[in-house]
Amino acid sequence: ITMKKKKAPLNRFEGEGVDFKAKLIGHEEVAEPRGDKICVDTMNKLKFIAQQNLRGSGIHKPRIILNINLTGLQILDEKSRAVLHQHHVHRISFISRDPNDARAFGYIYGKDDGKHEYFGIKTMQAADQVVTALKDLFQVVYELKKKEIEGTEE
Ligand code: I3P
Repeated sequence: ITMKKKKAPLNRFEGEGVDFKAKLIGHEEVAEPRGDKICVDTMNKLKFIAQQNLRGSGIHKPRIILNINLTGLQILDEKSRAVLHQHHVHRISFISRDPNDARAFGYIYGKDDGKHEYFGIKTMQAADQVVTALKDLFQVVYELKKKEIEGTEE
């Protein structure tokens, strides 16, 4: 009997990676690299501001593409695909589903200056799909790193 090792869902993150349609609710500096409460509070605040922008000035949340590949997460402008934000996988310290909205999630990113920034995202489909993809990515990157270390031990 040949035992087949379970193949990690690696391929889909290689090269161009995976795209998700979304809107950027907003982003803001936060005091901590992790925590559910800080994420819920910041999400609510950013949603409130987005709603005020819509009602007051008719400004819609910008449409974006969330691209996930082996380097991490990129936020692209939907039309031009210009890179608005680039978030390296090792710097994403926390991911949080919005408990009040199945189409929203957020994450905290560690910036160069040691400060932390929360990004609130409204997804076109269920946010679960993106959160699961990100968790898969962390797993894949971890496995690749492990293989690399094992490789150098020979
Ligand atoms: C829109 C509605 C959409 C929302 C959109 C609003 O308001 O709330 O659900 O998109 O936000 O403009 P209305 O019903 O008055 O047209 P999301 O569900 O994707 O947030 P947007 O203008 O920021 O895109």
